[in-house]
Amino acid sequence: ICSRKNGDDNDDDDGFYMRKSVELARKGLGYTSPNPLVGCVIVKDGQIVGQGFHPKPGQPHAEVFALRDAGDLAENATAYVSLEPCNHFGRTPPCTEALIKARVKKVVVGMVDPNPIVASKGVDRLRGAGIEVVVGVEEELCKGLNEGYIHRMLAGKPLLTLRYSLSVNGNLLDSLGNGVTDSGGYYSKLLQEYDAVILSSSLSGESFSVDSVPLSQEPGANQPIRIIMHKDSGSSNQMPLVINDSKVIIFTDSRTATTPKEAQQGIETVSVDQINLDVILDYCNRQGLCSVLLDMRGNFSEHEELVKEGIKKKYINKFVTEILPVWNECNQNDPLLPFKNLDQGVKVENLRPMASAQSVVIEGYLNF
Ligand code: AOF
Ligand code: ZN
Repeated sequence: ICSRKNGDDNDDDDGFYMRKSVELARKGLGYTSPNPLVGCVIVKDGQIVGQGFHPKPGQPHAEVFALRDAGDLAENATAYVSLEPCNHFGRTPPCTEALIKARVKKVVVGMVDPNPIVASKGVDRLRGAGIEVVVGVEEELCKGLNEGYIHRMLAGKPLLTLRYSLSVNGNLLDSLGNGVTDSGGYYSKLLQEYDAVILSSSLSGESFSVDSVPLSQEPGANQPIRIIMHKDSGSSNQMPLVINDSKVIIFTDSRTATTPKEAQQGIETVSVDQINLDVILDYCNRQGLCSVLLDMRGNFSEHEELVKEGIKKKYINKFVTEILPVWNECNQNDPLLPFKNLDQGVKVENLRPMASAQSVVIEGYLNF
C-alpha cells in the first residue's frame, strides 16, 4: 500500500498513477516481445491496492496480476493501465472480462492498443459494460515505452535504430568511441532496450567476438540477441567466437561464405542468398522481435552493402549537408548544437556528451 501523491502539487492523480504503471511496465523490459510492456495499478480511496506488469509472452497480462494483488479491494476501484486492455483470447484470456468480473468502477488507459485485433475494441467492451473509461493519460510516455511494438504493429517489421558516435571533430567512432570509457555501464544498459543487435563480421579485422559488444551488467538483465553477418569466407576458420549468455544468430551468404564452424556449437545459422537489412529484419519479424539496433562503427564502407540505398543516402546526406558544417563551426561548449535543428522524419535522440580521453563524444540515433 502506498500513498497517493509524490509531493508535486501540479501532478494530477491520473497522471501520477499512470506514471506508476509505466514504471511497473518497465520491469518486463527486454522480455516481452512480441508482446508490449504493460503496467497496471489498482487504486481505491487514494491508495494503491494492486500492482502488476506483463513479464513475458504466455504469462498473464498486467491487469490480471494487479487484480490478483488487489483481491476484493478491486471492487469499485479505478484501474490504471499503460495500454488498452485486450478484448481477445490470445495466449491468455481477455483482460476486459477480468476487469468487468472484478467490478472495477473506472479504467484509465494510457494509449489505445495498435494491435488490429484490439484497436479500441477493449475500450468499447468496457464502456459497453458500464465502466467509465478515460483514454490518453500520459499518452506520450506510454508510447515511448513501446516504440518497437507499435512500429512492428503498424509497419509489419521491427523498429531499426541506427546508432552512431561522433567525436567533436566530426569523426565517426566505434561503438563506444575510441578511448571512451563506458562509465556507469551506459552502453550495457542501452542494449537492454533492444531485442537484437546487429554486428558486422568485420568488427575487429578478420575475426570477431561476440564479446565485442558488452553484455548487460545488471543481474538478471536480458541480453539482446547478437546477429552476426558472416560474409567473408576467408575468416571462417579463425573466428574466435566467444559465447556468453546471449543468443547468437549468424547470417551467412550462401554464395560466398563457408558454413562457419560455430554451426556445430549450437549457434543458429541462417543461410541466405544475399545478406541485407531487409532479409535480417524480415527474419527478426518472424521471430517476433520488435526492436533491432544497428551499431554504426568507424567507417561507412563496412556497412555499405548492408544499409539500404535510401537509408544510406539519407544518413550520409544528413552528415555531409547538415551536421558536419554546423559541427565544424560550433562552439565546443555546446556540442549538441548541430543536432538541434534537424528536420523532421529522422529522429535523433538520447544525445549525450561522453567523457573521452581527448574530447567529447556525441551519439545519436536514427530510427527507421
Ligand atoms: C493487455 N495487457 O499486459 C498486454 C497486452 O497472447 P496474449 O494473450 O499474451 O496477447 C498478446 C496481445 O495482447 C498483444 O499483441 C497485445 O495486443 C496485448 N497485450 N494487453 O491488456 C497486457 N501485454
Ligand atoms: Zn490483456
